[in-house]
Amino acid sequence: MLDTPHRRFNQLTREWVLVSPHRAKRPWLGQVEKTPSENLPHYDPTCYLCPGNSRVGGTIQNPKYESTFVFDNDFAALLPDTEHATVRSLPAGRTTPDSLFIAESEPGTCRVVCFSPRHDLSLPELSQAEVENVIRTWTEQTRELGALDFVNYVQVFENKGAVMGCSNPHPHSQVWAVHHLPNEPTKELNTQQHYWQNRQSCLLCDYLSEELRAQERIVAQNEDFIALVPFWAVWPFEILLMSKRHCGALSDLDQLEVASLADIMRRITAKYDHLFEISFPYSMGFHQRPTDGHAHDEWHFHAHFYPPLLRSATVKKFMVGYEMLAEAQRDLTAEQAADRLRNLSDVHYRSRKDS
Ligand code: H2U
Ligand code: ZN
Repeated sequence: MLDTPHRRFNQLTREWVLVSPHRAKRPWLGQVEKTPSENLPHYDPTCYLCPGNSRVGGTIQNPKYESTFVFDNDFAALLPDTEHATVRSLPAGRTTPDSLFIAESEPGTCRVVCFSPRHDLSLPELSQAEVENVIRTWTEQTRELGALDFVNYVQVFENKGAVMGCSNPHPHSQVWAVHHLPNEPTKELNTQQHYWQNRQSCLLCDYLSEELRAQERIVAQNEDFIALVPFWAVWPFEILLMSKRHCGALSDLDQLEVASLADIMRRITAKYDHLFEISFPYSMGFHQRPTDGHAHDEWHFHAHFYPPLLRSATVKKFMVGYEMLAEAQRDLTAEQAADRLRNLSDVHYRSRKDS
């Protein structure tokens, strides 16, 4: 059945994805992306993230930082002093209580986290100790922002590569802290809560056991983490990274687990770079439990990696047509993608001697 067109159900979002395995060998005559240049300098005088350089038109200067560096986004999508008492209200006279125009104000904070002073090193090229330090920075940021009264959810994410809309190769990520739970975590909260209440068990713990039994989609694992192409993957080389222990946030990880997380992140991103022999673009982010004051025992800490490339460094998967109007579709199966990734080296081809 899995060699012919079929749909797979995403247990985390309750959405279906159409899989068309027979189509994977289709010829490509469409758009070809440019291969990004790989020879970056250690320091770029024009980069707004490099140590000592100016940001936004020269008004703010970065310190000469030596490890990670965090700053408030100068073009933040969210502002902390947004009035949140005015939930569901629009300017007087513009709406009535039963209006179909529903809006709510959204206070929040956006920060940028630079991984390293080095302009030219991406995550898999950083040392184990450097990546552990990045994880500790994300943990502190989540803790600090999550503790704010108006913040109920913290999203840590990295956009990597021009094809993902990231204009600057300097290794960095973003942290957005918001008042309302956004769409994607809301779907995952509902499914995890429902499963927890109905089965007295965790959805992702049970999913993880099934994947360990199946052994078909695992890409890499260590003592504390597992990375796999989920059964319901939408993006060609999508990865779901889960803690093996049931925990809900970065702040629940002990020192050894932080080391394991750094290890597996370096290994999967190295595999990604080996896939098409380029610095592999993706959007990745952690899904941590909401910071709304409830325990959220149902929440299982995990990360998603969503890379856009399909067949080579230059052929991108487009989410258009049927996907925009009906539902997501893929040709390459999750098992084929996992096979490709599993068999690639997890030591980066540009790794340094000291890492
Ligand atoms: P991305 O490339 O991942 O989008 O992140 C870059 C962020 O850096 C972006 O959100 C911010 C942009 O608003 N930025 C500053 O805060 N200051 C600057 O001087 C330039 C860019
Ligand atoms: Zn830089």
